[in-house]
Amino acid sequence: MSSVAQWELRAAFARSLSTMYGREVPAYTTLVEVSRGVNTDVLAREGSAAERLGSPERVTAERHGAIRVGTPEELFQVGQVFAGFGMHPVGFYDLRDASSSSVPVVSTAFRPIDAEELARNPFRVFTSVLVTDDRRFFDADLQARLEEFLARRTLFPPRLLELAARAEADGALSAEDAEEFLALATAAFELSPEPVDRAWYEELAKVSGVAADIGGVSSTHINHLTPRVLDIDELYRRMEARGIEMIDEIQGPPRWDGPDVLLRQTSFRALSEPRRFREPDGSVTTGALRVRFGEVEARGIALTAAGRAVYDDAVAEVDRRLAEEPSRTRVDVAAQVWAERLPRTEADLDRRGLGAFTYAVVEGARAAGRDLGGADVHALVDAGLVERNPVVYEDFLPRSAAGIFQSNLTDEGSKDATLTGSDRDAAWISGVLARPVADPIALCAEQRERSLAAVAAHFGLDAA
Ligand code: OOG
Ligand code: NI
Repeated sequence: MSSVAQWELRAAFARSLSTMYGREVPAYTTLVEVSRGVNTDVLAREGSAAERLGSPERVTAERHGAIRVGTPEELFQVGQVFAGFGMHPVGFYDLRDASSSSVPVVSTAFRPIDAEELARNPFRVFTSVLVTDDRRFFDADLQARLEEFLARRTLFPPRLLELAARAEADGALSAEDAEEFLALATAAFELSPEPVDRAWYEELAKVSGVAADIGGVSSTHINHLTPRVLDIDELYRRMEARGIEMIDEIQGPPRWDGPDVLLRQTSFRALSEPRRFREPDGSVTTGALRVRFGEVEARGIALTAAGRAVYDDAVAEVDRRLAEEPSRTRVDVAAQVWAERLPRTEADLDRRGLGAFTYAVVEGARAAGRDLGGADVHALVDAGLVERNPVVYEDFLPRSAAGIFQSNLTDEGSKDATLTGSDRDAAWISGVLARPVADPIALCAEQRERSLAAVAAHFGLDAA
């Protein structure tokens, strides 16, 4: 019997969620269409330059999803589901402090890690877990009732977990199992028609809209599914021209004439969706909730630890100048700070050790007859013997993520900032998942080192 490889399962999972989400949130389909139009135009305009950060096939199929779970047990299980698709936890994001409003979650992202797997299909899912013991949000009584509610529900049926474990162990499934795995995995993230307990949902919503979305219902669902676009400013204009109201700003780095780094994202709020409610008197009514929305993103070059420090300082500097000159816009101030602090070319981003790059020997390049003594990789690039390729940023930004959560909330909720929160970090997530959580910056550094070693070996150098 023919078998279906993990990357094919992952690509099919992304497609299947996309079909489901398009049915649930029609505005998502509009966003995908507009993104596709922008990408086609950028490829026609810029040709191969536009493919530097991913093939047209990859970018067209590329999506990230966002989901939210309630307990460590649910997080462990979803980690098993994603492992079946070759998606591994990368990065730790603490959204509790990253925003002024009430977002009681910590997160990681599940995604492929190997460059080859990313090129085949980079589907990733930003995954958040509720922090039920954080006193700034939940008092002891609410915590107890919330945990009791969450303990009663089952998000992932045993058969789904079993198939995921098999896909993980074998790296593939039979065609028949693959079909069942995909159907069960997709269904686990579908919006449930089960009535929502109104009183319970509203009690949680007073603390946090995110807490209600996670702990106020008995299943989970995709919160959004995000296509990748090659020109996000153009996308923003085209969506507004269609009368779809976007959030005020594009989050992340500003548009400028230097290299695109990290991640730029923007979103719009979805229309309210009809949901069924169980009222306190036991009757079932139809109401509406506005928790899901559309988001789109543009990805740039990953940064090294040093580059990330420059980026974080630049963001802080933008905040500082804006506080001093509140009449200016963030876009304007950010463009100025970027021009002052970030290198204007890829080559300088690399020479200053700020950007993540890999190197490859130019086809046919021989060292023979050349004196390579002491040559570093930059010299080899300048001599035309080695090419430099940017590493795409495959992860998320805590501040943008908090902005995304926030743009989605109807009110601020309540957070008692005078109390201390509970400890959570990457090691905690890793312990819960029983899987290592990879560090995004370390992954890029390893990729760079491997490519450097191959270049050095080719030219018989000690180190490039
Ligand atoms: C996740 C928000 C974060 C992003 O793209 O930064 C996110 C959520 O709303 O559950 O998806
Ligand atoms: Ni997102």
